[in-house]
Amino acid sequence: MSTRTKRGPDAGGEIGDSELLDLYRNVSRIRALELLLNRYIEEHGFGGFWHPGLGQEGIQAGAVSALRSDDYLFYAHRGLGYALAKGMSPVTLLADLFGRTPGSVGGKGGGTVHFVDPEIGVMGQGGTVGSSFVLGAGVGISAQMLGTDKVVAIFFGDGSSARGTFHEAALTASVWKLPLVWICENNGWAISVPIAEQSPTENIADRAAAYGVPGVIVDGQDTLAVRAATEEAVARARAGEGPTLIEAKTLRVRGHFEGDKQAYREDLVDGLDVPRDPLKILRERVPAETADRIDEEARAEADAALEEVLAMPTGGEDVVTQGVWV
Ligand SMILES: Cc1ncc(C[n+]2csc(CCOP(=O)(O)OP(=O)(O)O)c2C)c(N)n1
Ligand SMILES: [Mg+2]
Repeated sequence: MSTRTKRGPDAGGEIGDSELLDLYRNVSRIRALELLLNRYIEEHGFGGFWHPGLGQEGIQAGAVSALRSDDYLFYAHRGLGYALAKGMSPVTLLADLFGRTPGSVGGKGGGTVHFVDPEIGVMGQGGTVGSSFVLGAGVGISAQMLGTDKVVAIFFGDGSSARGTFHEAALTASVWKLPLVWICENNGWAISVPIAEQSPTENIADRAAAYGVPGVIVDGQDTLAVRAATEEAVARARAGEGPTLIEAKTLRVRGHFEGDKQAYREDLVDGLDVPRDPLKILRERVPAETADRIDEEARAEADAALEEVLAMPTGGEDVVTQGVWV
Protein backbone atom coordinates (compact mmCIF):
# COMPACT_ATOMS: atom_id res chain seq x y z
CA MET A 1 0.00 0.00 0.00
CA SER A 2 1.23 3.50 -0.71
CA THR A 3 1.14 6.55 1.51
CA ARG A 4 -1.75 8.93 0.93
CA THR A 5 -1.79 12.60 1.74
CA LYS A 6 -5.05 14.16 2.83
CA ARG A 7 -5.16 17.90 2.39
CA GLY A 8 -7.31 20.66 0.97
CA PRO A 9 -10.93 21.60 1.60
CA ASP A 10 -12.18 18.02 1.43
CA ALA A 11 -9.74 16.68 4.01
CA GLY A 12 -12.00 17.72 6.88
CA GLY A 13 -14.96 15.43 6.25
CA GLU A 14 -18.42 16.03 7.66
CA ILE A 15 -19.11 17.34 11.14
CA GLY A 16 -22.36 18.40 12.78
CA ASP A 17 -22.74 21.77 14.55
CA SER A 18 -22.75 20.43 18.10
CA GLU A 19 -19.80 18.11 17.40
CA LEU A 20 -17.91 21.06 15.93
CA LEU A 21 -18.53 23.09 19.08
CA ASP A 22 -17.45 20.16 21.28
CA LEU A 23 -14.28 19.85 19.25
CA TYR A 24 -13.55 23.58 19.39
CA ARG A 25 -14.22 23.51 23.13
CA ASN A 26 -11.66 20.76 23.63
CA VAL A 27 -8.98 22.47 21.56
CA SER A 28 -9.65 25.64 23.53
CA ARG A 29 -9.58 23.81 26.91
CA ILE A 30 -6.25 22.20 26.05
CA ARG A 31 -4.86 25.55 24.90
CA ALA A 32 -5.99 27.22 28.13
CA LEU A 33 -4.11 24.62 30.18
CA GLU A 34 -1.03 24.95 27.99
CA LEU A 35 -0.91 28.72 28.47
CA LEU A 36 -1.70 28.45 32.16
CA LEU A 37 1.13 25.97 32.76
CA ASN A 38 3.51 28.08 30.73
CA ARG A 39 2.68 31.09 32.91
CA TYR A 40 2.82 29.14 36.15
CA ILE A 41 6.22 27.60 35.38
CA GLU A 42 7.64 30.96 34.31
CA GLU A 43 6.60 32.47 37.64
CA HIS A 44 7.17 29.58 40.04
CA GLY A 45 9.28 26.92 38.33
CA PHE A 46 8.24 23.29 38.32
CA GLY A 47 9.53 20.20 40.09
CA GLY A 48 8.76 17.64 37.40
CA PHE A 49 9.05 17.71 33.63
CA TRP A 50 6.44 19.54 31.59
CA HIS A 51 6.65 18.77 27.88
CA PRO A 52 4.50 21.52 26.38
CA GLY A 53 2.14 20.55 23.57
CA LEU A 54 1.38 24.13 22.53
CA GLY A 55 0.41 24.05 18.84
CA GLN A 56 -0.30 20.31 18.82
CA GLU A 57 -3.73 20.57 20.48
CA GLY A 58 -5.61 20.03 17.19
CA ILE A 59 -4.03 16.61 16.66
CA GLN A 60 -4.84 15.50 20.18
CA ALA A 61 -8.42 16.77 20.26
CA GLY A 62 -9.12 15.95 16.61
CA ALA A 63 -7.95 12.35 16.76
CA VAL A 64 -9.58 11.62 20.13
CA SER A 65 -12.88 13.03 18.84
CA ALA A 66 -12.99 10.12 16.38
CA LEU A 67 -12.91 7.57 19.22
CA ARG A 68 -15.80 6.09 21.11
CA SER A 69 -15.84 6.64 24.86
CA ASP A 70 -15.06 2.93 25.43
CA ASP A 71 -12.14 2.87 22.99
CA TYR A 72 -8.64 2.73 24.44
CA LEU A 73 -6.04 5.46 24.44
CA PHE A 74 -2.27 5.37 24.87
CA TYR A 75 -1.11 8.96 24.98
CA ALA A 76 2.28 10.47 24.23
CA HIS A 77 4.20 12.69 26.65
CA ARG A 78 3.59 16.03 24.91
CA GLY A 79 0.92 17.84 26.87
CA LEU A 80 -2.18 16.48 28.50
CA GLY A 81 -4.67 17.13 25.73
CA TYR A 82 -5.16 13.49 24.82
CA ALA A 83 -6.54 12.50 28.21
CA LEU A 84 -8.51 15.73 28.61
CA ALA A 85 -10.21 15.13 25.26
CA LYS A 86 -10.95 11.53 26.28
CA GLY A 87 -12.76 12.77 29.35
CA MET A 88 -10.36 13.11 32.27
CA SER A 89 -10.91 16.29 34.25
CA PRO A 90 -8.35 19.09 34.32
CA VAL A 91 -8.34 18.83 38.12
CA THR A 92 -7.24 15.18 38.03
CA LEU A 93 -4.67 15.82 35.30
CA LEU A 94 -3.13 18.80 37.06
CA ALA A 95 -3.19 16.90 40.36
CA ASP A 96 -1.11 14.19 38.69
CA LEU A 97 1.20 16.71 37.10
CA PHE A 98 1.81 18.43 40.43
CA GLY A 99 2.17 15.15 42.36
CA ARG A 100 -0.96 15.64 44.48
CA THR A 101 -2.51 12.58 46.13
CA PRO A 102 -6.06 13.10 44.72
CA GLY A 103 -4.59 12.60 41.23
CA SER A 104 -5.24 9.38 39.35
CA VAL A 105 -1.92 7.86 40.50
CA GLY A 106 -2.23 9.00 44.09
CA GLY A 107 0.65 11.48 44.16
CA LYS A 108 3.27 9.49 42.28
CA GLY A 109 3.11 11.90 39.37
CA GLY A 110 5.30 14.82 38.47
CA GLY A 111 5.05 14.55 34.72
CA THR A 112 2.63 13.88 31.93
CA VAL A 113 3.43 10.19 31.73
CA HIS A 114 1.61 9.48 34.97
CA PHE A 115 -2.15 9.52 34.66
CA VAL A 116 -4.63 6.79 34.04
CA ASP A 117 -8.38 6.15 33.89
CA PRO A 118 -9.23 2.67 32.58
CA GLU A 119 -12.98 3.38 32.98
CA ILE A 120 -12.77 5.71 29.98
CA GLY A 121 -9.98 3.83 28.22
CA VAL A 122 -7.05 6.02 29.30
CA MET A 123 -4.51 3.27 29.78
CA GLY A 124 -1.52 5.17 31.15
CA GLN A 125 1.94 4.68 29.75
CA GLY A 126 5.10 2.68 30.19
CA GLY A 127 8.16 4.27 31.71
CA THR A 128 9.93 4.83 28.39
CA VAL A 129 8.83 6.46 25.15
CA GLY A 130 7.70 3.84 22.64
CA SER A 131 6.55 1.29 25.20
CA SER A 132 2.98 2.11 24.19
CA PHE A 133 3.48 0.31 20.88
CA VAL A 134 3.73 -3.06 22.58
CA LEU A 135 1.36 -2.27 25.45
CA GLY A 136 -1.20 -0.98 22.95
CA ALA A 137 -0.82 -4.04 20.75
CA GLY A 138 -1.44 -6.17 23.84
CA VAL A 139 -4.66 -4.31 24.58
CA GLY A 140 -5.58 -4.75 20.90
CA ILE A 141 -5.09 -8.50 21.24
CA SER A 142 -7.36 -8.54 24.29
CA ALA A 143 -10.06 -6.51 22.48
CA GLN A 144 -9.86 -8.93 19.56
CA MET A 145 -9.89 -12.10 21.71
CA LEU A 146 -12.81 -10.84 23.81
CA GLY A 147 -14.76 -10.22 20.61
CA THR A 148 -15.35 -6.53 21.37
CA ASP A 149 -15.21 -3.98 18.60
CA LYS A 150 -13.10 -1.58 20.65
CA VAL A 151 -10.23 0.25 19.02
CA VAL A 152 -6.87 1.25 20.50
CA ALA A 153 -5.41 4.64 19.59
CA ILE A 154 -1.67 4.93 20.16
CA PHE A 155 -0.07 8.37 20.00
CA PHE A 156 3.67 8.77 19.56
CA GLY A 157 6.29 11.20 18.33
CA ASP A 158 8.58 11.03 15.32
CA GLY A 159 11.53 10.24 17.58
CA SER A 160 9.70 7.42 19.36
CA SER A 161 9.04 5.77 16.01
CA ALA A 162 12.72 4.80 15.98
CA ARG A 163 12.21 2.35 18.85
CA GLY A 164 12.40 -1.35 18.02
CA THR A 165 9.09 -1.66 19.86
CA PHE A 166 7.39 0.13 16.97
CA HIS A 167 8.62 -2.37 14.42
CA GLU A 168 7.92 -5.53 16.40
CA ALA A 169 4.44 -4.34 17.35
CA ALA A 170 3.69 -3.13 13.80
CA LEU A 171 4.63 -6.45 12.28
CA THR A 172 2.48 -8.52 14.62
CA ALA A 173 -0.42 -6.06 14.62
CA SER A 174 -0.62 -5.94 10.84
CA VAL A 175 -0.40 -9.73 10.42
CA TRP A 176 -3.01 -10.29 13.12
CA LYS A 177 -5.15 -7.36 11.98
CA LEU A 178 -5.29 -5.87 15.45
CA PRO A 179 -7.74 -2.97 15.93
CA LEU A 180 -5.09 -0.25 16.27
CA VAL A 181 -4.67 3.30 15.05
CA TRP A 182 -1.14 4.70 15.29
CA ILE A 183 -1.07 8.48 15.37
CA CYS A 184 2.36 10.01 14.91
CA GLU A 185 2.72 13.65 15.93
CA ASN A 186 5.66 14.51 13.70
CA ASN A 187 6.85 17.80 15.19
CA GLY A 188 10.25 17.59 13.55
CA TRP A 189 12.29 17.04 16.71
CA ALA A 190 13.29 14.34 19.17
CA ILE A 191 14.70 16.49 21.97
CA SER A 192 17.61 18.15 20.05
CA VAL A 193 17.74 15.82 17.03
CA PRO A 194 15.95 17.07 13.88
CA ILE A 195 13.86 14.67 11.83
CA ALA A 196 16.38 14.61 8.95
CA GLU A 197 18.95 13.08 11.31
CA GLN A 198 16.52 10.53 12.72
CA SER A 199 14.80 9.08 9.68
CA PRO A 200 16.09 7.98 6.27
CA THR A 201 12.65 8.68 4.78
CA GLU A 202 10.97 12.06 4.86
CA ASN A 203 7.68 10.61 6.05
CA ILE A 204 7.13 8.29 8.99
CA ALA A 205 3.92 7.15 7.24
CA ASP A 206 5.98 5.67 4.41
CA ARG A 207 6.92 2.85 6.79
CA ALA A 208 3.33 1.61 6.70
CA ALA A 209 3.97 0.04 3.31
CA ALA A 210 6.44 -2.40 4.88
CA TYR A 211 3.64 -3.73 7.09
CA GLY A 212 0.95 -3.77 4.42
CA VAL A 213 -1.22 -1.19 6.20
CA PRO A 214 -2.42 2.24 5.01
CA GLY A 215 -0.10 5.17 5.71
CA VAL A 216 -1.87 8.53 5.78
CA ILE A 217 -0.26 11.95 6.00
CA VAL A 218 -2.39 14.73 7.33
CA ASP A 219 -1.92 18.41 8.21
CA GLY A 220 -1.62 18.38 12.00
CA GLN A 221 -2.65 22.04 12.26
CA ASP A 222 -6.00 21.19 10.67
CA THR A 223 -8.04 19.63 13.46
CA LEU A 224 -10.87 18.55 11.16
CA ALA A 225 -8.48 16.84 8.77
CA VAL A 226 -6.91 14.91 11.65
CA ARG A 227 -10.37 13.93 12.86
CA ALA A 228 -11.42 12.75 9.39
CA ALA A 229 -8.28 10.67 8.88
CA THR A 230 -8.74 9.10 12.32
CA GLU A 231 -12.43 8.38 11.69
CA GLU A 232 -11.48 6.42 8.59
CA ALA A 233 -8.75 4.52 10.42
CA VAL A 234 -11.04 3.78 13.37
CA ALA A 235 -13.75 2.42 11.06
CA ARG A 236 -11.19 0.17 9.40
CA ALA A 237 -9.88 -1.11 12.74
CA ARG A 238 -13.41 -1.67 14.09
CA ALA A 239 -14.34 -3.64 10.99
CA GLY A 240 -11.47 -6.06 11.64
CA GLU A 241 -9.30 -4.78 8.80
CA GLY A 242 -6.31 -3.97 10.97
CA PRO A 243 -4.16 -0.97 11.82
CA THR A 244 -3.56 2.34 10.05
CA LEU A 245 -0.54 4.60 10.47
CA ILE A 246 -1.49 8.28 10.49
CA GLU A 247 1.26 10.89 10.42
CA ALA A 248 0.14 14.36 11.46
CA LYS A 249 2.70 16.93 10.35
CA THR A 250 3.15 19.62 12.95
CA LEU A 251 5.90 21.60 14.63
CA ARG A 252 7.23 21.85 18.15
CA VAL A 253 6.51 25.39 19.25
CA ARG A 254 8.27 25.30 22.64
CA GLY A 255 11.32 23.45 23.97
CA HIS A 256 11.46 19.73 24.55
CA PHE A 257 10.50 20.53 28.13
CA GLU A 258 9.53 23.91 29.55
CA GLY A 259 12.85 25.50 30.45
CA ASP A 260 14.81 23.94 27.57
CA LYS A 261 16.87 26.83 26.14
CA GLN A 262 16.98 25.17 22.69
CA ALA A 263 20.47 26.38 21.82
CA TYR A 264 20.51 23.64 19.16
CA ARG A 265 17.60 25.09 17.27
CA GLU A 266 17.57 27.47 14.29
CA ASP A 267 13.83 27.32 13.55
CA LEU A 268 12.89 28.92 16.87
CA VAL A 269 9.39 30.26 17.13
CA ASP A 270 8.86 33.55 18.91
CA GLY A 271 7.63 32.84 22.43
CA LEU A 272 4.07 31.58 22.43
CA ASP A 273 3.33 32.27 18.75
CA VAL A 274 1.82 29.23 17.09
CA PRO A 275 2.42 29.15 13.33
CA ARG A 276 -0.73 28.03 11.50
CA ASP A 277 -2.49 27.92 14.83
CA PRO A 278 -4.97 25.01 14.99
CA LEU A 279 -7.20 26.97 17.37
CA LYS A 280 -7.45 29.90 14.94
CA ILE A 281 -7.97 27.60 11.95
CA LEU A 282 -10.84 25.80 13.68
CA ARG A 283 -12.22 29.11 14.98
CA GLU A 284 -13.03 30.14 11.42
CA ARG A 285 -15.80 27.51 11.48
CA VAL A 286 -17.37 28.79 14.71
CA PRO A 287 -19.40 32.01 15.21
CA ALA A 288 -17.04 34.57 16.82
CA GLU A 289 -19.22 35.26 19.87
CA THR A 290 -19.59 31.56 20.56
CA ALA A 291 -15.85 31.01 20.23
CA ASP A 292 -15.14 33.96 22.58
CA ARG A 293 -17.49 32.50 25.17
CA ILE A 294 -15.96 29.03 24.88
CA ASP A 295 -12.43 30.46 25.22
CA GLU A 296 -13.48 32.42 28.30
CA GLU A 297 -15.02 29.30 29.89
CA ALA A 298 -11.91 27.29 29.06
CA ARG A 299 -9.65 29.84 30.76
CA ALA A 300 -11.90 29.94 33.82
CA GLU A 301 -11.94 26.14 34.02
CA ALA A 302 -8.13 25.98 33.84
CA ASP A 303 -7.63 28.72 36.45
CA ALA A 304 -10.09 27.13 38.86
CA ALA A 305 -8.52 23.69 38.40
CA LEU A 306 -5.02 24.94 39.17
CA GLU A 307 -6.20 26.82 42.24
CA GLU A 308 -7.94 23.70 43.53
CA VAL A 309 -4.95 21.47 42.82
CA LEU A 310 -2.35 23.72 44.44
CA ALA A 311 -4.32 23.43 47.68
CA MET A 312 -4.22 19.63 47.55
CA PRO A 313 -1.74 17.57 49.58
CA THR A 314 1.37 15.94 48.21
CA GLY A 315 2.01 12.45 49.54
CA GLY A 316 4.67 11.42 52.01
CA GLU A 317 7.23 8.67 51.53
CA ASP A 318 4.52 6.01 51.87
CA VAL A 319 3.18 7.01 48.42
CA VAL A 320 6.18 5.32 46.82
CA THR A 321 5.27 1.88 48.12
CA GLN A 322 1.51 2.10 47.51
CA GLY A 323 0.06 0.19 44.57
CA VAL A 324 3.31 -1.49 43.57
CA TRP A 325 3.58 -5.20 42.84
CA VAL A 326 6.06 -6.16 45.56
C1 LIG B 1 13.50 4.41 25.50
C2 LIG B 1 13.69 5.87 25.76
N1 LIG B 1 14.73 6.49 25.16
C3 LIG B 1 14.93 7.80 25.38
C4 LIG B 1 14.10 8.50 26.22
C5 LIG B 1 14.35 9.97 26.45
N2 LIG B 1 13.40 10.73 25.65
C6 LIG B 1 12.29 11.25 26.20
S1 LIG B 1 11.35 12.08 25.08
C7 LIG B 1 12.46 11.75 23.85
C8 LIG B 1 12.24 12.29 22.46
C9 LIG B 1 10.97 11.86 21.91
O1 LIG B 1 10.78 12.50 20.67
P1 LIG B 1 9.41 12.34 19.93
O2 LIG B 1 8.97 10.95 20.00
O3 LIG B 1 9.58 12.94 18.59
O4 LIG B 1 8.40 13.17 20.82
P2 LIG B 1 8.36 14.74 21.10
O5 LIG B 1 9.16 14.95 22.36
O6 LIG B 1 8.92 15.44 19.94
O7 LIG B 1 6.93 15.04 21.33
C10 LIG B 1 13.52 11.01 24.32
C11 LIG B 1 14.66 10.58 23.47
C12 LIG B 1 13.03 7.81 26.83
N3 LIG B 1 12.17 8.45 27.64
N4 LIG B 1 12.83 6.51 26.58
MG1 LIG C 1 9.08 14.80 17.96
